[in-house]
Amino acid sequence: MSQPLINAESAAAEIAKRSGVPAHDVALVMGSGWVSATDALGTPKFECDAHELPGFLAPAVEGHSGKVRSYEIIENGKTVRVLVFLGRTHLYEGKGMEPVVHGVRTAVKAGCKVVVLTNACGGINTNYKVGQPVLIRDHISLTAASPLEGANFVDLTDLYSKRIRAIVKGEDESLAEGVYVHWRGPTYETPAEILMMRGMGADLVGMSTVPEAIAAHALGAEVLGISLVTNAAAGVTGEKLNHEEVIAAGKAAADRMGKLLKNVIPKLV
Ligand code: 8IG
Repeated sequence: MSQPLINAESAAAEIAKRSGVPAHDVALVMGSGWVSATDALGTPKFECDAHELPGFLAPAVEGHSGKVRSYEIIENGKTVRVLVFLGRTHLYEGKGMEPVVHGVRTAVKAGCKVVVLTNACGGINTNYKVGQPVLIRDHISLTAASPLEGANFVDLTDLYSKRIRAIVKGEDESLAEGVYVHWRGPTYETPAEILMMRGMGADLVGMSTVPEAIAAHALGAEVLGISLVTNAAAGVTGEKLNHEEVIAAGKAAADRMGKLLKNVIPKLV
């Protein structure tokens, strides 16, 4: 096994030991502004700082608290164990790809068959409103970076599982679907770059999710991606972009997002 996967196995073993939960079912990665949505999941059975576990870095962004939690959701007598990551490492931090995908690899090694990736993003599609959640249907990677190395030709035609998107839409049929562009950052796009992305067929733009989706899928997990549109992308409204706006829009939508996640997660496994 490659060293990154060995490291993910050690982190998973440490989670099992410290939490007393031998295996988890679903992983949930909470992006900017999504952290308070976890209130809807109840009280965690276990929590630790991510950086206490092998391979995790300290968080770099305000609004990302860098915790790992274990929740139990019980529905119709079925217990679903959810491994939650509050915050993530981004490619723009300049630490390379491995720490970016270490969390999802750890989750799969901890037993998770489904990985739910949430993020805050810019809306390229002018039909989207700030505060609106959008299911990721597909992506365009503009970073030219992959978490995989070697002659490992992974099919991505159903990366954002159609099966899971159908279940989520069964829960909330008003949810839109869109194509997410991964932009390295830390700069936002120029207005010209947003026009280019729209021309390519993109609806959403952000600085995360894509490497994690690829790494989780390559290990055999099913992926759900949900973006929260927290600002109109550059040039769409003429306003400038700022991080406070992102945090505020996330807080405003947290209740709805938390309930959606709590209702949907037991139906995924
Ligand atoms: I929140 O407009 C958030 N993240 N690249 N562009 C990019 N990332 C983002 C944006 C945005 N908004």
